[in-house]
Amino acid sequence: MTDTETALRSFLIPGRVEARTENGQLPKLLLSTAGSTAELYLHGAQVTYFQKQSERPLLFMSAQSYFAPDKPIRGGVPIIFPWFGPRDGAAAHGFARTAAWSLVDSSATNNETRVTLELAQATDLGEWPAHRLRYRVTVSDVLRLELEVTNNSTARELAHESCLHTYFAIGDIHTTRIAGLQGACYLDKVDNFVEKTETAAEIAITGETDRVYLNTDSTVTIIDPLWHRRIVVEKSGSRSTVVWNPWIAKAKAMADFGDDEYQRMLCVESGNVDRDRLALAPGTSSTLSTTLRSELF
Ligand code: TA6
Repeated sequence: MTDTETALRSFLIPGRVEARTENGQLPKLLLSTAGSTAELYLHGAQVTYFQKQSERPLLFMSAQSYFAPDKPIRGGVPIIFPWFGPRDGAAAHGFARTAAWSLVDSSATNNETRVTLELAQATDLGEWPAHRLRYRVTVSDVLRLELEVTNNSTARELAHESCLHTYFAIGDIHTTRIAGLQGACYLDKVDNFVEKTETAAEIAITGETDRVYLNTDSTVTIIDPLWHRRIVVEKSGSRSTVVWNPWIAKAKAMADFGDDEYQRMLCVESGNVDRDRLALAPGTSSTLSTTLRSELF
């Protein structure tokens, strides 16, 4: 038995929290309730699957995704920390999503299964003060994700960006719409980060779309007519919402993403990025939460 399997054993709950080793030999947890199942890898603490019994999977996973210790998994809910986007000399979107997280707690009640994972840096190291991330994943008829960031430094402020970079599964990007962002200002990354105001009550995706909505705590609804499904993205502790679809050219340019997969996915991400980045004083914490629910119509 590997060290990882030994460390996991004490938190496993038969039929509710089980361990698997599949893709790329990366340890995976299978979380179950009477009406839903979810999967997450310790690699990046990345949720890769959530499905309610009566519905299709809620999250998109690329069929081309890597499953390697040094690469991010393409799909599900990547955890972005401590920076969002590219960075000179470092991997885009920070180091949390390719780190080996530890399982530190688990519980199962009648209709909820919950695990808590942790990633910690014990001392101030280079640019990053000592910190601890705790990620609580609660599976029921909804998927609730809570990322607590704690500054464990005694002297230094922890200025950081964070984001739950959720990939949603949809029937067809051409007919899907996004509601809830009307009136919010956003940085349009496909137009030189020009700042604009959202005018649409329901946003259509007609090309590469990469928008960072700022200073908004709105609930966002993804309307998917082909699958007759609404996906509701509620959030707290988050002032930024990112909407992303790579469209045709960017899809072709990504080795870990199928050329036509852009048609069946949409990212609606909840975080604190760019002007909404957080600065945690020593000894303080913040929690970024999102609850993902779906309903058929
Ligand atoms: O959140 C949207 C975004 O920042 C896009 O610009 C695109 O880069 C996407 O994230 C995926 O980034 P990744 O590093 O996972 O390929």
